[in-house]
Amino acid sequence: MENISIQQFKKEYVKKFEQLYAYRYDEGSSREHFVALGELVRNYYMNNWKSTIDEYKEKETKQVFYFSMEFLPGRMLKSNLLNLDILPVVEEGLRELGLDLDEVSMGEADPALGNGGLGRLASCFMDSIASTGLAGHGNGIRYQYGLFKQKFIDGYQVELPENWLRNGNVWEVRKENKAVIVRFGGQVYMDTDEEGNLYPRYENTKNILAVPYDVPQIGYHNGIVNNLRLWSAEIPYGEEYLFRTEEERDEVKQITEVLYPDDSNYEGRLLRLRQEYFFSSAGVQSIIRYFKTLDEDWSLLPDKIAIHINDTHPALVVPELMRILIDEEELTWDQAWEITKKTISYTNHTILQEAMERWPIDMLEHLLPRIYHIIAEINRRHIEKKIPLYGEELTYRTTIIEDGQVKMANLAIIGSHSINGVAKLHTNILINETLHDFYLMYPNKFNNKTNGITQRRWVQLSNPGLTSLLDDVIGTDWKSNPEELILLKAHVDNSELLNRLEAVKLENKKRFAKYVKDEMGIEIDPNAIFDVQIKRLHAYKRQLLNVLHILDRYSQIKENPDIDIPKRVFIFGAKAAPSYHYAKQIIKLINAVADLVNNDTDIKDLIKIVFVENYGVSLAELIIPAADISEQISLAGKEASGTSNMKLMANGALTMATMDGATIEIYDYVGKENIYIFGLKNNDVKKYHQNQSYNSRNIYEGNASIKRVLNMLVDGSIPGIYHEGQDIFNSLVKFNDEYFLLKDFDSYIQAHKQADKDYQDREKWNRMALLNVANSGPFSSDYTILRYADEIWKIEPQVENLISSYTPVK
Ligand code: OAK
Repeated sequence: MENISIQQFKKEYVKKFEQLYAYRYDEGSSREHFVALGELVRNYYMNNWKSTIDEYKEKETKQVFYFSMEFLPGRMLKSNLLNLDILPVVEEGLRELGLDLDEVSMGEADPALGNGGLGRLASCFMDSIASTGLAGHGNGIRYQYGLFKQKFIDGYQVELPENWLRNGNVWEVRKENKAVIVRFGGQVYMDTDEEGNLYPRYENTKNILAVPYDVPQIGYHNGIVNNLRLWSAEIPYGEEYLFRTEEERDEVKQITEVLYPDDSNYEGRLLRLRQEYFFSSAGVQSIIRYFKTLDEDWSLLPDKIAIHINDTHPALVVPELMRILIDEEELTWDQAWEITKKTISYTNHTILQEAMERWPIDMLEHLLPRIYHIIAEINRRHIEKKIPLYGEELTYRTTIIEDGQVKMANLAIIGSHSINGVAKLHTNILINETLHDFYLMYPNKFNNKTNGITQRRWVQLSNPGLTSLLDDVIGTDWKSNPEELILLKAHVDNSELLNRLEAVKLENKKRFAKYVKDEMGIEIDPNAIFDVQIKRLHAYKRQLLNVLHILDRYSQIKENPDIDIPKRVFIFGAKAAPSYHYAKQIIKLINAVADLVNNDTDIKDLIKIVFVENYGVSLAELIIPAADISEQISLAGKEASGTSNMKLMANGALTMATMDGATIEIYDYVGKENIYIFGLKNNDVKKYHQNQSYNSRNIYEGNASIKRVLNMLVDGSIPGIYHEGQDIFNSLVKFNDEYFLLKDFDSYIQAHKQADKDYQDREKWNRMALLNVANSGPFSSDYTILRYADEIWKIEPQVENLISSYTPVK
């Protein structure tokens, strides 16, 4: 957009506000100011939105469609202002009007349309696609209710509905004229037409209207506005009479009513399958409708369109695209199959068995009879073709249908041309273990794309102090080319700068401490080490190991009150899936330990524990800039990548970690002196499994500190956790400690001791922090996305590339 002056902005703003509300702007609430500002900001991007989409069509630019069941964009106001290059003008204009942009921003709901890493990655990618000038759009679900709001009552997690749309959404545009019909249920018969061709005849289907709501995805200073299309389920116009009972009408509404709160965990629920097909089918139909306007030969579809599926949740795009090409566009099976494979690519985000989607045949066949036929035929042809090449044994290990179930990962791999993991270790595990059979068949389909994060949201917006420090020291080019952050390295011995870095961190810690005081009534010392673990609660992520460390530290202080260690604040943010009993027990444990420790005056504030309620994107923006230590302590081999590790590093936190996921790559960049590594490596874990030689009870019996800490779980030392303490104790001792916490305990404690020591040498610590910031550039999602574009999607930036000196990272 053209530049707007502060004066002009103020005038337009006041006018917009008073037109909307018919009273003076200075009487408005944050919510009203947010709406007024949002409405005004729309005017600033609408033209570019239209021209971006028009231009793609005019030039027949190849476009990627990123299909994801989840998006976690966070509040969009400041991000939109930043990318439109009007953040300073708006900030100053509002200030002159007596308003504060941060307060106005709080009037926006944070759309929690995702669970965790997978959803947040999708949103970083949307930002990076637009910001690197790529033609790409998101495709997902407009859930009426986002991820539940978490409350702690008596230390237990309670889930409340998250009605984020209560006050509407200024950014979305409902496009009724782009609605499509998605068909469920009924029966399908293959009939022959007059020319003798087979065609499917449907009876008794339930037809649902999918209405798109488009949300702009604004590129950083480049005039590009892409689209995030979120689908909502409705009864088709004029067909209300077909949905006579309350129950039938509810069934429609339910499809897009609520996000399933499971992270890396699969539940084979019918409604979930409905959701998956609903947005997959609607997305594919709208892509096909667009492609047909180009009037090109079908064989050119993969030259104009790439469809990417974010894990297997949208894997039904494979049979859906086949269905449309065969049944509606009358291509042959072979033609359709070539096009489908060339168009679709797939990312795997976990190797946890419990997260692998497998739908019962009966359910699929009943809900989507034609889609099931097509899957069965894909499977039949796969077997027929591969047996002569690979033999029966290997081939049967790769079938899509097995034991009465449809395996979605197998469908995604067979039906696509690319499958990638999300960090080097993760991809290697896929290739060598989890998906080895497929690797033998399709070695060229496999590739790695290490995750990334956008520094725009995670540094520029959430850490303005660090941003201006960086601007002063290395100039501003890092903002469009984050690899330039490495220039900081030259200043590693500049003690004045190191002091300034420390001062920035301290300010951020004070900001968070104020939140903790205001919201939780807990007083924390900003000079303490802020030790942060923020991620979903999962046994494999080992929040429990963190707790064991706290209990050990607590016992040591009790034993030796004069101990010379720096103060620590342990900060947790974590939601547990409502049905994940063990994870909820750990939440209760953390809260109980917090009560015990925070109120024990013997501890003299050497330990404080803060477990924030309702952790999500907005809280992450507050916590991450304030962190000194980043806890990345999953059992090696279990965390596919992690992305909070990258955000925390970029904000100068030091990583306390096992060699897992992308943390290994962080280690490679920062070097062993600037990270705390402990614990088993993936190969060690593998050996224990192979030899079945792990015995946690022996460790418990033989290690006095471990014994002391574990006994606290069951001897009444921690009030209020009687059942929980016993169950958790049993998981570690009786049931052989599935995630090897006891094995990693000693080295974890040692690493923390080293961190205590280093923190007391402020200069040393600050230098390490600075080197973490300096080495965080390669983890920009801009680079990740350029690799997807170049190597998988085969699309190129449409504008002069902002990342002028982009070089693939080693
Ligand atoms: C969620 C549902 C099903 C399968 C995987 C997930 C998921 O969120 N996985 C996470 O994806 C992130 C983005 O790739 C990774 O950083 C995390 O390690 C991974 O657990």
